[in-house]
Amino acid sequence: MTTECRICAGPVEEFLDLGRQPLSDAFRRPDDTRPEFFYRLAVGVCGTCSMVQLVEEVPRERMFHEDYPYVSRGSAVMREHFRGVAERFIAIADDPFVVELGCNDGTMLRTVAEAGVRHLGVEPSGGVADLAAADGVRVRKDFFEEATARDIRAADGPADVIYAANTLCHIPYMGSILRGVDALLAPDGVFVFEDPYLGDIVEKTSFDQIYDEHFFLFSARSVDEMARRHGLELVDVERLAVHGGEVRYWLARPGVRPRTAAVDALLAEEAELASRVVLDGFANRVQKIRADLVALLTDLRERGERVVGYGATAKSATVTNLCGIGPDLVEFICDTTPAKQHRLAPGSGIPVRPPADFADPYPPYALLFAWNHAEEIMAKERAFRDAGGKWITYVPEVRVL
Ligand code: JHZ
Ligand code: SAH
Ligand code: ZN
Repeated sequence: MTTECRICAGPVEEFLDLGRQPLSDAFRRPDDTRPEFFYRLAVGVCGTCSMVQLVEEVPRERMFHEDYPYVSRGSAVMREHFRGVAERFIAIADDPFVVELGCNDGTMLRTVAEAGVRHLGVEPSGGVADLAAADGVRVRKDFFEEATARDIRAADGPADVIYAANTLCHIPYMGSILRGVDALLAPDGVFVFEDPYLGDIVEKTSFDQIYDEHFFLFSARSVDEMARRHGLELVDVERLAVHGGEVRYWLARPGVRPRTAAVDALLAEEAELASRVVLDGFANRVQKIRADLVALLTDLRERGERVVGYGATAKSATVTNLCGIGPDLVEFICDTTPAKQHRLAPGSGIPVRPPADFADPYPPYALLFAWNHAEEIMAKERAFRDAGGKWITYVPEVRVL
């Protein structure tokens, strides 16, 4: 099946179908009898600009609304990560104006606000935006797009930094976003964003990074092409370890900043990344992981062993719904997020419970859905290991640790 590229209108060729999937962050009340929303989760690659993207788009209001449950503050590693980013932005100019798209609960901007630096968060999900405001962050409850950007520019002046973490790849209407960036960014300003990196996803076969909210899977090549089409330049890239491997892209107006060697190095590394040989190989490995995981969980059930999920991630919706994993295979998922607890995970109907239930008593096996936070979680759950518990992971392959 061929669709039209959301960046360049070129032909998008589908290479992986992950089937009928629910909204990844729609955790339902147990008494909710309304039918669940499903769509077809499939991924393709543009033959012209090489952007990897979803074939079907979910309307933004279905995903991002008052009850959007994800909060950035759930991980100590991420809190530290965002404090570091904030400190760099604070020091980027005299009296800078820092705008963050998708500021969520204000985890990054909080540091900027505490330093007394001019800032604005743009966040359409009302509940999490309220958390940011409660922490002293100036936030506008809105979707960022061209009109919002023009408004902000008129009210607050040009931005020295426009930043988006795990947000830009969520937005299919990229033309409007980049026209907005052009309207809002100061002549020598920078547009910085970080998102899961296609290179890491392919290398680790982390197919669960593919779900409704992750419309684009960026690479240096596709971002370079996207920037150029919108009068911007990709001037730097940084590889990040968070969320299983991301890249932070720095864009500026042409001629403002020299392009670093890191950009050329990453572009060279990506020579084959968007080829059908590489992407078809990825798709084949996904099917192997699916078969191995179903076989392992089915075997454990037959032996009467309990398995509990750890981390009710958005990613886990892709895994459970692709593999047909329900409460018969995973008893419940424990998670620290208040808005997910005592709800049912989307599609699978697996109950979500507070972390205290994990130890009461410890199961023999825990399926680590939040594998990107493995180090942090395994450190805090040392007692599970000590009690004889074993972790199950499926990235980069199914293993019992
Ligand atoms: P985590 C979300 O993805 C959605 P998810 C979104 N699309 C995105 O891109 C990323 O975030 C940024 C819990 N947890 O970070 C908290 C514990 O219970 O992998 C979270 O519910 N105990 C915006 O959902 C989940 O796990 C812990 O110790 O895939 C982790 O979600 C820790 C560290 C986390 O993102
Ligand atoms: N930056 C945080 C939060 C990522 S969650 C982090 O990295 O942890 C993605 C956020 O983007 C959600 O809070 C969602 O409401 C927001 N979002 C979605 N579309 C947006 C848009 N058009 N403009 C601004 N924020 C948007
Ligand atoms: Zn394209």
